[in-house]
Amino acid sequence: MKISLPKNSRLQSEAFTFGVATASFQIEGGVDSRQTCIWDTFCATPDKIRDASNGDIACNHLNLWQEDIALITSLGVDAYRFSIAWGRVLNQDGSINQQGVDFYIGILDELKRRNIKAFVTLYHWDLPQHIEDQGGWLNRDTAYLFKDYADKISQAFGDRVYSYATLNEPFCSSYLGYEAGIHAPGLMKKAYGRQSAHHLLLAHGLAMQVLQKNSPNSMNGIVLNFTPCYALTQSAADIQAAKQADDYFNQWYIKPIFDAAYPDLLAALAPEDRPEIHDGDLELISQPIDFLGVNFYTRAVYQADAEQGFVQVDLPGVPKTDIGWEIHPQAFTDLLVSLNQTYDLPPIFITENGAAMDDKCIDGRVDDFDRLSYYQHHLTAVDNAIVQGVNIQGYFAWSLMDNFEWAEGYLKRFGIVYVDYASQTRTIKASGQAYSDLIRSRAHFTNNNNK
Ligand code: IFM
Repeated sequence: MKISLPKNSRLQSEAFTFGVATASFQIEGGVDSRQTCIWDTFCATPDKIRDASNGDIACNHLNLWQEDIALITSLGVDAYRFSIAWGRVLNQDGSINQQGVDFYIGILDELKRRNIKAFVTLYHWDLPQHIEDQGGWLNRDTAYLFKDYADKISQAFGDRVYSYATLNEPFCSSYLGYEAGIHAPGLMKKAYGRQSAHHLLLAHGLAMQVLQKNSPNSMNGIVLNFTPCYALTQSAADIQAAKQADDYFNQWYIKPIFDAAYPDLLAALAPEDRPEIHDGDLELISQPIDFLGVNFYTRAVYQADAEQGFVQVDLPGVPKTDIGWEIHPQAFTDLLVSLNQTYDLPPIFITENGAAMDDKCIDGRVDDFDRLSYYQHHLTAVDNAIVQGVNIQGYFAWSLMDNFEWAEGYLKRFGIVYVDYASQTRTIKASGQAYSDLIRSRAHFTNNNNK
């Protein structure tokens, strides 16, 4: 089975970047050579992780990174998106941990040697625990610590990085971590969700200033995730419920960046739930970015609720991935077109898209045709958005390889490469082969062996 796209698709052009993505805590392991982070603590708390696992070893990428880069190269991708573990590159006192910095410099140099663009994310959820002990993202000072980290690390990396993202999915860090309690640090209060979101966005703004100064030639921006919200019925009440949910879960994170304002829903929050916003914060948050990273997996359907305003409805009988997320590629096109109509956007990169499937590795083969079909339909959805005028310049499959899927532990597999965790063997799945074939089939693609 293949992934095929129209011949004249922008995705077939030389200018379009195809990549694979990972994140530090999910693949690295090497817990002893970095500071303890909030996910170590969360994993050590009973009943937080479905299989009671942790990130101590994960995919052992800390030791296997050279093989992993060879694997990435063998796929023929143009780019690799990965994140830096804050607590691996800085010590608790804020000084540089040279061993940690050298680990990433090794990766960056190897990527450069192989002509693969490095897309670096500075924060993919692994906050050093000592910072959480001082309030974490509820403490405004954390935004300034993040700025300092961004400053030091971007100086240390020099010109090796093609693109920096400040944050990955601040929705997850704030809402899932501080409001719903299902991610680290596991706090549960509406006010905490809103306040941590504001401090994360402030951290983004502060770090952007530093990145534009220290690394003016890289594309610097932020990665946001979106779960578009649909009304269950066309009743005015359901439409309003979906709009409220969209403002709360999606627009909350993008509107401050492009419009220097939170959605009107802010005024409807109880006074005790409203975040503390200082004069000048929204100006800092809304400074220009070179690209917007968009992560998309699924959509959500809402109906009106007398008490809470909106509630999510679990639609019966719709196709779902192994993690229970509806497969709805049209929502991807709709999202991209709608963002483009609503905001004055810089170029977009799809920084994550992919599916968890119940893979089986049999005789060294993983025939994940369900995932392959997901990619076929979602790449077509991206192409459709481009045809409708959205400036999308790249696409990253989530994920390069199976890894630690947060509260699901190792039970959910998102990789286009299968990982046998006992032996740490990697096996390219049928979807990975199809993705690689698609990339190599582009007319301009000459010879990847020289990478
Ligand atoms: O695995 C995560 C990733 O870390 C962030 N975006 C969503 C993925 C799938 O849940």
